[in-house]
Amino acid sequence: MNKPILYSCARSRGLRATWAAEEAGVDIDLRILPFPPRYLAPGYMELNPLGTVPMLVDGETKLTESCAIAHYLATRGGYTSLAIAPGERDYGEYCDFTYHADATITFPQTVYMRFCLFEKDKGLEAAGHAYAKWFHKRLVKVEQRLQGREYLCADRFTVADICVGYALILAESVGLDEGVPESLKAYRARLTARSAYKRAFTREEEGRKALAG
Ligand SMILES: N[C@@H](CCC(=O)N[C@@H](CS)C(=O)NCC(=O)O)C(=O)O
Repeated sequence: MNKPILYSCARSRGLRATWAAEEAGVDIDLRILPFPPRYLAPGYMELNPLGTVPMLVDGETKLTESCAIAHYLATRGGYTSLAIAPGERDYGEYCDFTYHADATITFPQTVYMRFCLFEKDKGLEAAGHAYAKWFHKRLVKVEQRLQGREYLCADRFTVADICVGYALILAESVGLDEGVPESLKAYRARLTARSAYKRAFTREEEGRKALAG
């Protein structure tokens, strides 16, 4: 059986997938592209017409959602402790936080990034800052959930932590950390101390450096 191929850009939402592969011990063929691939790797559009990263190709199966890829990698060989199975305690919360991570938390972050970092010249910075505020307000659900808990679900580290954790990692790297509560900064520190996270980060950086030549 061929290895699943993960197309990504270093430090993008694809880090959720690279990280999940390391945690789950899935041997992936990681292909780091220049960002944004839409312009810098135009051939990629034939494979993924959205032009977005990450994308996982596993035989005939193709996925383009970072949180779905993380869950898929944690379960493709059968349920592991990284995922929560139907019938298990916190199964519903596991689904909820895994989807919440990108749809509700990362979404406003990316609007901020677009208008305040990438397209500053468009005159939409005020809108970007409004979305930054929205992002900070939307952390309340994770903040409350983690009161008295080390991880989001079932008292163990799962894909839900990878997916939500990435949004907190992104916040730090794009200048959105000021509104992140201290308790969530401590949670992020716990997550990024994991050896699988460090391996994933290093793998992506090595891929990025190899591109730069
Ligand atoms: N909901 C998708 C979003 C994918 C996405 O928009 N990725 C960004 C990078 S983090 C991207 O590819 N941007 C470049 C573009 O849209 O051209 C996911 O979670 O994977």
